[in-house]
Amino acid sequence: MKVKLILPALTEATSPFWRPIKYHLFPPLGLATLAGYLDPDDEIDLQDEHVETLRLDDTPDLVVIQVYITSAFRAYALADHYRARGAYVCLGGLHVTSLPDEAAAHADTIFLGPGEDIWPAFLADYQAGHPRKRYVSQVRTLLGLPPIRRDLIKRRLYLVPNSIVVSRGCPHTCDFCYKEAFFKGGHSFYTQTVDAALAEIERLPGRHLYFLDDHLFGNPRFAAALFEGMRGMGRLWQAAGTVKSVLAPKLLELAVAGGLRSLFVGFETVSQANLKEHHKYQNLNRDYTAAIRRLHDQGVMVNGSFVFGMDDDDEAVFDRTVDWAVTHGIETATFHILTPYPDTELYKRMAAQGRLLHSRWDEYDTRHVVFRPARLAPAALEAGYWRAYRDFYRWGNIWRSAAAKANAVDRLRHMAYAGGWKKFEPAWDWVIRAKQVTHLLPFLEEILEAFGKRPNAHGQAATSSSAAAAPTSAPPITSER
Ligand code: B12
Ligand code: SF4
Repeated sequence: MKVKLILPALTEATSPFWRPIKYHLFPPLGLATLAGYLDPDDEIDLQDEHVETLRLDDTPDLVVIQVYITSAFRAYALADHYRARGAYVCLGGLHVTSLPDEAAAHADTIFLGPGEDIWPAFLADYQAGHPRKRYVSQVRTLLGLPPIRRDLIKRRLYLVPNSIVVSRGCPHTCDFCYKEAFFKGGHSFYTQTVDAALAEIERLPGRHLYFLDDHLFGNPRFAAALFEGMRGMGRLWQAAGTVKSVLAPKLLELAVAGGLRSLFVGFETVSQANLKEHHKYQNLNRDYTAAIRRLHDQGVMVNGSFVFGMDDDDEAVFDRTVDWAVTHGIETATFHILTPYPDTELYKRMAAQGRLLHSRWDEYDTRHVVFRPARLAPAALEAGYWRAYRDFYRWGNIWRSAAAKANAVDRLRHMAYAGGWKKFEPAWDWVIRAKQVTHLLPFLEEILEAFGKRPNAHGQAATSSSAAAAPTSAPPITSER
């Protein structure tokens, strides 16, 4: 059987705002996971439109398309195209789960929720000649999965070919998050076994890893055993975690000993009212300053995530947030405009209040305002968002932020890292377009390694870090929440 798996690019992939460095970061792990269930004799073609031009004149038997909200329209166009050519088309992923009826108009079969139970069930039905129109995931487990078909991934096209997930979901329930909508009808947080996770890590070549787990620290017992197991493997890795997990005793230390060098932290807002409103209870009344200090003391870089447009936000929120991030010496920041994804609690609330502006899904990309903010005009929110990026990455602010570091070496490294990312983005883009992105990975590893060796704020140097001040830079790889 000829099977084609497609990760469509968001509609704006050809627009001037499309940033190659961002979309050449991670390979399509979800589709490679599904490919693991196919027969070894199947002829499989996995294409990621973010990094390659799709071939559309072929005639696969089965077409599998992963649909995110921003790429939904593109996914539907591709689905229609292949159905017209006689292929059997399957649509699944987050957006299909949120709006199944919309997706069903473009598919032979749709899939709701994670694929590990429903995909093999469909394959059996399809082979037997009676596939259903709709499969809904109910059994949530990562036990006994077939190996991910990483051989189908074109590693040289990605800066971070070694992305990995060892859990699904998250124990928290922030009202804007995709996860409650995606995992409804079953567990919304579960992990692999520690042994299986370590075996998957062993299979990955090189040193660098990026854990794409929503919250790698979400199950402290699992996380502690995983980090213990990684000690001595010589890995350098990045991940996402919460303020609460950073403040928890011991877990961070174990992570660092296992190779953690950079953490994506969802601060989201510095307003307690906003945190309450969006059910981000795990951040409520937490000492953000202590969390950042703890990370820096352990040699872990911070990529802070912030959301603009919550009901407590007014015109002052942009300057206040940037100033806060700069003063705290955060290395890199990712800003978002609040975005109500269909089927989330936030979406339902906005819809009930009549505040949704439109359903142009490709603009639900956290860069456009798609709802009526409470205390800001939509245009002011969008302008403030772009201004926040510009201000955070101004040389003056990079310098001010670097000055929060305890010593000259750290200050220089901060400057090189934060400045190098934003100020030299055209150069990164050039390297990517020349299909040389894979050559950037050693720089990234060098930076991460250097950060881990840095003397901490109390002068307790692990090793000399003079070499670490090399003026190289690498992108603050982010999994974007
Ligand atoms: C890595 C990542 C990226 C990467 C690469 C994406 C990729 N290669 O898949 C990059 C950096 C490019 C990226 C970009 C963006 N991302 Co992103 N990203 C992620 C992240 C962190 C992990 C995805 C992942 O690999 N998961 C692990 C794999 C194993 O799971 P999976 O992909 O979901 O696949 C499983 C199921 O979905 C299902 N499945 C999927 N497809 C199909 C198809 C069939 C037929 C079947 C049966 C099953 C099935 O089965 C798979 C196995 O269980 C997610 C967060 C998350 N936890 O999902 C956000 C996330 C997907 N991103 C999101 C967003 C908003 C964006 C951006 C718009 C951000 C921005 N402001 O630019 C862009 C737009 C991307 C686009 N193409 O449209 C949102 C999507 C919201 C939505 N409802 O669609 C998420 C959920 C983050 C969030 N919490 O809000 N992203
Ligand atoms: S936003 Fe982050 S912390 Fe909140 S539920 Fe989603 S993954 Fe968990």
